[in-house]
Amino acid sequence: MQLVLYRYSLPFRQPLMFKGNRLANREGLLVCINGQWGEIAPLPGFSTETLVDAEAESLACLAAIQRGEKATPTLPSVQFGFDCAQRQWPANLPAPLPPYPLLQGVPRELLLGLDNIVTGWGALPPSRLKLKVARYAMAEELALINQLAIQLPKTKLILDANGGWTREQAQRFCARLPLKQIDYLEEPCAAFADTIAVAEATGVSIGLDETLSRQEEWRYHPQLKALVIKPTLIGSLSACEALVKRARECNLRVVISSSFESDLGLGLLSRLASEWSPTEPPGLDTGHWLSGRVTNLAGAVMIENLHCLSTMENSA
Ligand code: OSB
Ligand code: MG
Repeated sequence: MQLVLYRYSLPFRQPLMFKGNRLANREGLLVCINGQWGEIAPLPGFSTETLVDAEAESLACLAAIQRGEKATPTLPSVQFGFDCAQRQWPANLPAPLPPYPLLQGVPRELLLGLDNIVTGWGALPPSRLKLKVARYAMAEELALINQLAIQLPKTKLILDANGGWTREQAQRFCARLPLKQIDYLEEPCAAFADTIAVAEATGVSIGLDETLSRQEEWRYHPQLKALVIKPTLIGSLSACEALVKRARECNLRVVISSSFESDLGLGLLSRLASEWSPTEPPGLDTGHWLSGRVTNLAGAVMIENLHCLSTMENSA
């Protein structure tokens, strides 16, 4: 049986900023173990490992499998890729829900194009819509959010600050939000204690994301509403499943979310979402930022577009 590692590079439609890293291309690895695929794509600015680290550990893991040993990756992206490629996937998963849309860009420009965006949805506006905050002037972000709330009265807004505010900034912002239409705010502050203080001071509901992928401690709070799980950053599927279990115990929603993986990785995440959180629209609306694909419309990997890094034969 075959063990193969490939590298892909897919251009972004326009360069994207990830915590100060400007990326023109998304680069990652695809691993194929006996015909089953996984994706290994550390995200600069969010992953602690680099693609070079991930490639080295992936090659070592493939060599271990070739020797008849178990692969024991330690880097989150490599754990995710090898777990997917070796998983026994359930046969009858429910059909995946469409992801909620992610609006990215300069608030003033989004505001100018808002009529077109809203008209584009026609009679079927999304039940949820996500917007990044804590990036531009507060007044401009709030103006956009308030217009969205007016024009899409049935849509709940998910806001994501990526830990970008102090407690005071977050409280000033939340005091001026149309709270009835805010589903939850992801990670207003860098520290969990500050995030909870903001929730208590303003009444806003909270989603945890980086707190989970950085494996920081958190405790239940009645204003926690959702766990945003990014398997590429968290790593092993059993660690993800432990979070899903803790969410259920705390009555929190589970939102499976992407780290800008390729279409192959997004497909795997979509299957995990329909298994772990079948009624929750996932955070997987990142594929349209990439101008290329690694799979064709039949779902087959187009290896002619990939760079092969290693092929090994497994004696088993
Ligand atoms: O901040 O949640 C984030 C993607 C890559 C890195 C960080 C984030 C994201 C997303 C993915 O927002 C989409 C989503 O969660 O809806
Ligand atoms: Mg987030």
